[in-house]
Amino acid sequence: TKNERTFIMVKPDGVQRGVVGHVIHRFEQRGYKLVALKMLQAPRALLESHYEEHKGKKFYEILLAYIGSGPVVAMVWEGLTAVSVGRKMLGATDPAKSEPGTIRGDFGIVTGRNIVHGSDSEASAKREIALWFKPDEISQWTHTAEQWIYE
Ligand code: DAT
Ligand code: MG
Repeated sequence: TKNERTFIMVKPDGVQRGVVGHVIHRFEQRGYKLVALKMLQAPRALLESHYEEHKGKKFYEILLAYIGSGPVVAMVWEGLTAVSVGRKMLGATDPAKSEPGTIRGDFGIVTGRNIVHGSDSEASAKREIALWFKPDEISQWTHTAEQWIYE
């Protein structure tokens, strides 16, 4: 459905590297609709929930320190197959394995500085959006170009 939503977050390295605009531009250009956006330095408890699937792994503490080290830009993007296409637009978890043309493939080299996060399934997207945004922080609006993006 055109209402599928995904949670996309520019990580602190992406903010420092100046790629916030690139990330937004790519999703806009593709035809996705921005429905929520905020900048924040995430508190530890939020990051623990966000990355709960990785608790106990050897990179877990390093990951939380990295994502908590500065402000992130959290976003919700909406559109057909937003979750799976969003992941393709990000590239592989390890930027060294990401294709050029993907965000990680164009802006990163190592897994521990991979620029951006994107939900990996519709279930994760729902969970992550609810974690990072209150319902009233998500906007409903109609793209004027919608009939030219979808058939
Ligand atoms: P993704 O962010 O592509 O969904 P993931 O959920 O497996 O990847 O891991 C979350 C983040 O944790 C990832 O963006 C970077 C870090 N990470 C994952 N695997 C790692 C590893 N083997 N060593 C170091 N950091 C890792
Ligand atoms: Mg993941």
